[in-house]
Order: sequence, then C-alpha cells, then structure tokens
Amino acid sequence: MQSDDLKDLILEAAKIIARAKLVLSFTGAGISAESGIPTFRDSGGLWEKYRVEDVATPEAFMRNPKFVWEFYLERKKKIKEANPNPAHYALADLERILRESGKSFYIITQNIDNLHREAGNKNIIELHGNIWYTKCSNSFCEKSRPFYDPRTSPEEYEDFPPRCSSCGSLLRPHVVWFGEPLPEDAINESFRLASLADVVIVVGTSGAVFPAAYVPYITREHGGKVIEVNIRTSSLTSISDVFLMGRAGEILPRIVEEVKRALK
Ligand code: BJW
Repeated sequence: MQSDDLKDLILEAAKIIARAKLVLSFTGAGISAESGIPTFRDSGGLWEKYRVEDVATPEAFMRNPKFVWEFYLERKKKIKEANPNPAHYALADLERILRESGKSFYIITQNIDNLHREAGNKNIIELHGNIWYTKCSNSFCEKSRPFYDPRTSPEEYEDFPPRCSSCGSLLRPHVVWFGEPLPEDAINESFRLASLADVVIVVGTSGAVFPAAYVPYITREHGGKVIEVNIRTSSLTSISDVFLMGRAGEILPRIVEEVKRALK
C-alpha cells in the first residue's frame, strides 16, 4: 500500500468514526502481537506448536488436565511479562474522546489477556473469557463462578492439576474452548451492540472463529460500516468498507489522532 493511499484511507476511517454515535472495536490476537503475545494462526502462532485437540477442547482437558494447565500457565507467564502496546492505548484514548463528545465506544474482544483493561478501556466485552480467572469445572458447584487467580506455575497450587476446595472437581481456566458456548450475556450484548453500531473497527483477527466473528457481519447487515486493520487480508476483508493494511500499533494511533482533529 502506497503511503499516500494509506493516509487517505486513515482519513476516510477517521471521518466515519467521527460521524458515528456508537462505535465498536472487535479485536483479536493480532492486536496483542506487538506486545509479544503469539497469535494462533500466523506462522509461529500457537496452533503451529500445539494441536487444538490437545489443548483447547473440553475433551482435551478431561483427557489430560495437567497438559492443558501447563499450556495455560506458560501463557499466563508470558502475558504477565507483557504490556499494552500503542494499539491498545489508542483504543483507550478513543473511548475517552468519544465519551467526551457524548458518543459511545465498546471493545468486543476475543482475547483473554486483559490488555485492553490494563490500557484503560472501561467498556469491554470478553467473548472467550479471561486467563486471569479460574473456575470449577463442575457447573453445579458454588465455585463455578470465575475467581481471580494470579498463579503462573504448578508449584503455587496445593495440588496440580488443581482441584476445587469446595467439591473436589478439577479447576479449569476461565476460557472458552472449541465446542463450548460463549458466555451468554457477553454474546447477546455483543450482537445487540453490533446491530446498533454505526461502525465496527476490526483489529488483528483472522475472523475464522464463530460465533464471535458474526459481530462485523451483523453491523454490516444493519447498515453500519466496517473498518479493518490487519497486516494481511482476512476472511473479514471482503465485508470491509475500509481496509488498512499494517500493524495495529502503527495504524490505530494515526486514526485516533485524525478522529481527535475531526472532533475539535
Ligand atoms: C495483526 C498483527 C498486527 C498479526 N497488527 N494485525 C458457526 C457458528 C457457530 C460456531 C461455529 C460455526 N462454525 C464453526 C463453529 C464451531 C467453532 C468454530 O468457530 N470453528 C472454526 C474454527 C471453524 N466455534 C466454537 O466451537 C465456539 N463455540 C461454539 O460454537 O459453541 C456452540 C455451542 C452452543 C451451545 C452449547 C455448546 C456449544 C467456541 C470457540 C472458542 C475459541 N477459543 C479460542 C481459544 C480461547 C482461549 C485461549 O486463548 O486459549 O479463542 S481459539 C482462538 O481463536 C482463540 C481466539 O480468540 C480465536 C480467534 O483467533 P484470532 O484472535 O482471530 O487470532 P488468529 O491467530 O486467528 O488471527 C490473528 C490475526 O491478527 C491474523 O489475521 C493476523 O494477520 C493479524 N495480525 N499481527 C494487526 N501487528
């Protein structure tokens, strides 16, 4: 993409955002890549090193909870060392300036790393859980409600894999694996907002995983615009009104600067 073309597209994206009353950002692993957290499907991504069937299904967890816990503790360690990057901070800035202009902004994220919250965003919907929470795998247990769990190594647990102190069932990370339903409130609220939004800014996702990836389709179906930021085309590019090819940490701060200028 020529730099003049990119500049024009950034201006076009900023104009759409500045005109909107309700703005969403639908984010995926690519937004945290510049914080040093691996994505799933890129080269060098998690699914190159691990098989989904071994670490990201309820069956994998029942078969080998120790292996699945070790996978998540390694990721917790890496995420603990990570900080939000300029892309996260740009979205925090955007929430603040839109709020000050009487508009609304929500992040709908597939990420479990908590970096949007650390960057300062307040309106966040987490579709696939949060790695810093653990819950009892027995849905009838009082501890099936997620609780904060900062531990990052097996030695920090009394037993490993850890068991529930209340009912003795296995504890599990509070994330959504393949074949599991997404948290009902989170997906319902996301679809509701998507149907009302004037624009959704899609950042760093392959758009391969459903039902999460319906979010931009719903916005488009209801007449809203779709802006995409990605280092390459994704399965959502064909429904994007504006596609900005580049790193989220470079593109988003430029868009937000232009939105500020437009709203002055
Ligand atoms: C950059 C960048 C930079 C890099 N700047 N960009 C249709 C409808 C409903 C369901 C299905 C359906 N079709 C199939 C399904 C089933 C299944 C599914 O979607 N399968 C597909 C893979 C085919 N879905 C499910 O099973 C879901 N549950 C469900 O359907 O339940 C139904 C049910 C109802 C009632 C009872 C029982 C069941 C659950 C899906 C759960 C997904 N979980 C994971 C793991 C979460 C925990 C964890 O992190 O460990 O979620 S999988 C993984 O993929 C993770 C992610 O959130 C998700 C999406 O990945 P993401 O974020 O897009 O990452 P990548 O790597 O794919 O892409 C990164 C992008 O960034 C790339 O495009 C790069 O180019 C870009 N990038 N650097 C900008 N610097």
